[in-house]
Amino acid sequence: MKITAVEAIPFAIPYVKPLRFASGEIRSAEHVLVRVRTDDGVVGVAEAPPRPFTYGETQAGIIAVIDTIFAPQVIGLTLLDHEQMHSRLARTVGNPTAKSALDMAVWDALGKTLELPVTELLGGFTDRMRVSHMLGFDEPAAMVAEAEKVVDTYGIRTFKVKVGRRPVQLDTAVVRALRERFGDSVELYVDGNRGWTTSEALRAMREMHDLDLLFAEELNPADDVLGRRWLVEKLDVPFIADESVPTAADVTREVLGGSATAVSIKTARTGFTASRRVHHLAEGLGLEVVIGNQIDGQIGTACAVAFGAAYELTSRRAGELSNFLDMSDDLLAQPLQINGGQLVVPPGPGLGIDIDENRLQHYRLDK
Ligand code: MUC
Ligand code: MG
Repeated sequence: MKITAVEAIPFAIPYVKPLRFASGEIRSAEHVLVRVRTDDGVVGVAEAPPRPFTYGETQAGIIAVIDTIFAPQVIGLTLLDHEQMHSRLARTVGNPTAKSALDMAVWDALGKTLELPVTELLGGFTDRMRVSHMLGFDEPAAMVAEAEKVVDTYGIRTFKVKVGRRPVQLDTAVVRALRERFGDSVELYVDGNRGWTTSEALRAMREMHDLDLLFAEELNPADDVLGRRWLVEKLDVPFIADESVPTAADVTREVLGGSATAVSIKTARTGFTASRRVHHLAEGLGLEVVIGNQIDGQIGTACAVAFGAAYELTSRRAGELSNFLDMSDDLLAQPLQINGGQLVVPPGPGLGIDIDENRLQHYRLDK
């Protein structure tokens, strides 16, 4: 069970169409595959999706920090040393995505070694989650057409609508068009990725007061401290903190400060070990939780559903588990399938996934 080697492999897979939102645009999944090897010959995997415009991490930076800082700190530990590993990596303040992929690859190796699914090791509450689909910026008709396709093809009935454009009517018109098209047969919520000012956010939410939104997420920057509190106090839906809470301590700070009333848990950002901390904190504070998506590929999505299905609180709401549908291909030997609006945790030891070595060879950038 001893960790003997860590590999960080860059790969790039084009998107079928770009995903656009207030803080950036994705045209290609330029991710890092992380592999952990043990002295028993077991290999654990996970993926790191850098989001430079949010956390400042890049593909090259993730590889450098894993190779030179994190790998030397974990080689020699055993697969059960989660807390020792967490403590060592937490000395570095940033690099959440690099740390998380390493943490999850270790959990995958542990599950494979014990011949048990990671989701059961974490909590094992259920084996599946309802799926929420993220709709990126476009014209109202195009976004409604995409939602129709997603409803018809995958049975998904929860949508997170990206907002944060100016004027706010560009976005409120989309949400209204979706509600008019689908009535109360779909759940809708909005995510601004900090794109609006406080007053724009309040104006937009007032314009959408009759659209029965589930949540609002990161509409304005959390660093507008008083503005954020003022906004959250005026809203009658839970306000989700996402990129403002990369650690459990940030959740405490934002929630106790009145700047958020719900939290997005992204395994790409907090792995399994730190996501457990955020989950337990949220449960203790009585917060709503949504399993978020850092625009993960299928490996990252397998991690997100494994964690989300492990607990009652994380599986209550639809999880954001469908961004991989926008990719032209992926690395898994058995692709994930969304049916009837649900994603089942891949069965089998560890994360229940296998890398297709031919595909990896095709898409890796370091060959
Ligand atoms: C989201 O919820 O914000 C966009 C950037 C990122 O890191 O995650 C996505 C989705
Ligand atoms: Mg978000």
